[in-house]
Amino acid sequence: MQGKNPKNPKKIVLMGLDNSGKTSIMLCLKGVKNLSSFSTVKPTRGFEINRFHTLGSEFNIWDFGGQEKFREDYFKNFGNQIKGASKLIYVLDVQDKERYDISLEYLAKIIMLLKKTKIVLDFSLFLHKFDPDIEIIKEEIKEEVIQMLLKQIEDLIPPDFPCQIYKTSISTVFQKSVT
Ligand SMILES: Nc1nc2c(ncn2[C@@H]2O[C@H](COP(=O)(O)OP(=O)(O)OP(=O)(O)O)[C@@H](O)[C@H]2O)c(=O)[nH]1
Ligand SMILES: [Mg+2]
Repeated sequence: MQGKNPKNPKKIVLMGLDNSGKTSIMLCLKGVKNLSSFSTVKPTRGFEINRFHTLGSEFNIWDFGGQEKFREDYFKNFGNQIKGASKLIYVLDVQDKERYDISLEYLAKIIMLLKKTKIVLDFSLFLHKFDPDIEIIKEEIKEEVIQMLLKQIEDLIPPDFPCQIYKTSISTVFQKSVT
């Protein structure tokens, strides 16, 4: 089975705009717990592949840096970059309200290309930086803003395209680790 065999690790792809939190999520998935690794994370240039082992399986996380200059490159060779992936996680920074439109455009293009290239994988959308105190630290991120965003996402995802949506935050990882 793919993932169980060290020679055939499961490929997980992380995509989303720059600064949305992909590399931080990758560190969480790898089980990194020391805060300094999170605070020293730098923007990813192009894509980076991180291999790790958990729950008896091997994984390769392909972390696609989200700066515009890199995003354009991925689309030139999309089929080959994504080939063999069993999961794609799209990361949208809920605290970056000014760039919801750009992020949804990127998401729509990825979905369109997945359909065009007939690549079938498990697709998840992380509404990330959904910190426990989000309404206090970011006054503009009110419940109705999130509801509107969810409506836009719903309109954008084709009915025959299964997608799981999660609210995520790296803060909850740290909360869990101290209790
Ligand atoms: N408040 C908050 N900040 C977060 C969270 N996750 C990541 N960050 C911060 O967001 C910033 C960007 O995180 P990265 O993981 O480098 O983002 P990225 O998506 O990998 O960015 P690129 O590599 O440029 O595509 C860092 O300062 C992180 O500490 C979160 O859940 N909540
Ligand atoms: Mg990164």
